[in-house]
Amino acid sequence: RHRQGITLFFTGLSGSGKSTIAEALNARLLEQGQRRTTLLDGDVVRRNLSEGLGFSREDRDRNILRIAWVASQISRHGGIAICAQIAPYADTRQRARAMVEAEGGFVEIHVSTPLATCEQRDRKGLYALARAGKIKGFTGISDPYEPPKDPELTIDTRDVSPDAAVDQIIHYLEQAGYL
Ligand code: GGZ
Repeated sequence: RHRQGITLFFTGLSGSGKSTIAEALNARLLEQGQRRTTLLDGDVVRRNLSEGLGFSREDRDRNILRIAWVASQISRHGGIAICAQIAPYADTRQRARAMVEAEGGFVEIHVSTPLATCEQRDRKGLYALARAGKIKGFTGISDPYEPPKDPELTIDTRDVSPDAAVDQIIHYLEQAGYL
């Protein structure tokens, strides 16, 4: 039976847990043999598709709209695109949604782990650098993050393990008729 393509669009602060959940979700979907999935992780996208872009609003928007375009093509062909990037601007996420929804389903997943927790964890030491002024325009410290008002799912990694987050997402996809 033919199923609609879908884009799982993660948004949240640096260190919120987006990549970890996205990778676990990708692995689970492959395990289930559901469909062809493509993981578009922030890091990998910026090394390839968005090489040379920085973190001004213009460059972040370009980055997000490129990701959305690729995701729309994956969705168009019945695949599952998993995208994990900060995507700090509500208006740009809305444009991404519109691009994708022309071709398939769009599921926005807000990884809402608060700034204090992300900063405490500081897995990559970037928050310390941002506080010291060594990284300018760092999201949450010296650059905005506009939280989504109406995401399909919200996951706070203070309370939810990556595995439990994946369970929640799969459950949502099943009850929404995507899987
Ligand atoms: C935010 C930055 C910045 C600035 C470098 N602000 O934890 P990370 O390292 O791996 O995730 C962050 C990543 C953000 O890239 P995205 O493509 O997801 O951002 S956006 O959606 O806004 O285009 C962080 C690192 O890049 N990084 N400088 N100034 N994050």
